Amino acid sequence: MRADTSQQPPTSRTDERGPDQYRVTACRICGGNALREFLSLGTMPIPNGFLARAELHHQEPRYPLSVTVCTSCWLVQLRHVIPPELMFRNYLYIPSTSRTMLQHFARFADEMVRRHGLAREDLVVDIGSNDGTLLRFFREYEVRVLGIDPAENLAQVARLQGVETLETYFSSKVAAHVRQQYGRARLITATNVLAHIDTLHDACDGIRTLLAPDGACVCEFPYLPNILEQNEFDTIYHEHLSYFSLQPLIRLFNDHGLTLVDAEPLSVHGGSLRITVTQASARRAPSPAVSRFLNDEQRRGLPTLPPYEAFARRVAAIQTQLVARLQDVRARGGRVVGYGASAKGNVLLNSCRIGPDLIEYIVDSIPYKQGRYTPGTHIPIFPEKRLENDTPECVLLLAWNFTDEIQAKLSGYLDRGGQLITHVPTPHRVGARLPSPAPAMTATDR
Ligand code: JHZ
Ligand code: ZN
Repeated sequence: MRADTSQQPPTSRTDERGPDQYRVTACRICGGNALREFLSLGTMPIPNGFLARAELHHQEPRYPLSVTVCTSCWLVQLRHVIPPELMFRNYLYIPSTSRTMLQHFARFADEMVRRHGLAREDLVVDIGSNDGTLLRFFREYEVRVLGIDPAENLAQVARLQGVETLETYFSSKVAAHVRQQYGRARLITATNVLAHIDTLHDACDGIRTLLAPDGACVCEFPYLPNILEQNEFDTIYHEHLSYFSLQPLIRLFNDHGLTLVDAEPLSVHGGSLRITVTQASARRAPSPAVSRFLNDEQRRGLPTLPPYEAFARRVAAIQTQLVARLQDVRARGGRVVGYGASAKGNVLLNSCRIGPDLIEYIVDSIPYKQGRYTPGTHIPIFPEKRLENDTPECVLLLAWNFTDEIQAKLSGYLDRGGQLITHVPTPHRVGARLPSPAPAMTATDR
């Protein structure tokens, strides 16, 4: 199915034109206008807008990046929503480049098939299916699979791997088309995509249309309490429009004849949550874990302003500490390089104004990014192997969501006396002891 821009979901609000265009004036879930801004990260280029050398002198559009909390339903959301086609038409996030994510998706598919008793010919639809990585694991169980993703480049890769993919954004209209053409889905998956959707109400109507009466919709996303507790401010960027806790999500699903029936913690992407949603008509009671997570959100004060104000103060301190640490290394004649040319890394670099004067180069495993430069800061990107024969004093971990995987690759560098540092939850040397943070929700807390 060719990209049908008429499928693109309507923006959910009126844009205020002018220097502050794309400014959000109404909450995405409750429609209220009581949006309280608690953190600004300055203006930012497109998070995955890696540049070829010939583009370095081009004017790079930058957009305000600040985050608000709705004091009615307590959804945390960006103050500005930039047009999705600027970010997703030629998308550069590919989960299949990471062993961590491949293992995660293999386990996910196996658990879903067993937990939901998926049988041959049952339909599994993946919203934001990217390069088809997750659906390839489902296909091994001989269920029918269908991907939905707007990125032309990734949809082509998925099709070449035998994963049928509709090249479009998910919407209630697309859901009706899929139901008519393929039937209703026993399982709908959405991993790291719910936060990218502006029109959540339309998406929920689509889920209710497409989901079979006994079906399940399973979503994974970085969980707000972890973002706050671990100071993961660099996961705030223009792709991620919302930062979810359960309270506003439950309200959203209930508004659309859906019920959030389960929630479980995941370690990926800095601490995520996996939720299960069913048709309300299935009358499935929420598991005890749902009320445990809700009680924990209340205990953390999430429906009040202080936790967000305290987070903003910690972010400012971390930015200052990190830059000072890098400047100190450089002042002593040491060299610093980065590892993982990630979207979150670009937020860190741009918001801290860290450029080639502090970080000489970045290594990354994705061939498309190698030979390019980071957006806004113009730091060159090289293949990982460059660090096999180079020993800068410090490597700054920009893809900290893959610390273990990357630390293992750096064993030679570390043996040569190199230092791997990260800024999450505060600037420190990886492997050095940290003061223990407040206990997060763990699997046993379910
Ligand atoms: P990456 C991702 O964002 C994707 P990002 C997405 N934006 C999302 O929602 C959040 O997580 C939750 C490289 N790398 O893309 C590959 C190595 O070089 O996972 C990537 O370029 N060597 C949908 O962009 C980058 O790091 C390695 O061994 O913040 C990873 O960044 C590994 C494992 C990765 O995060
Ligand atoms: Zn709201």
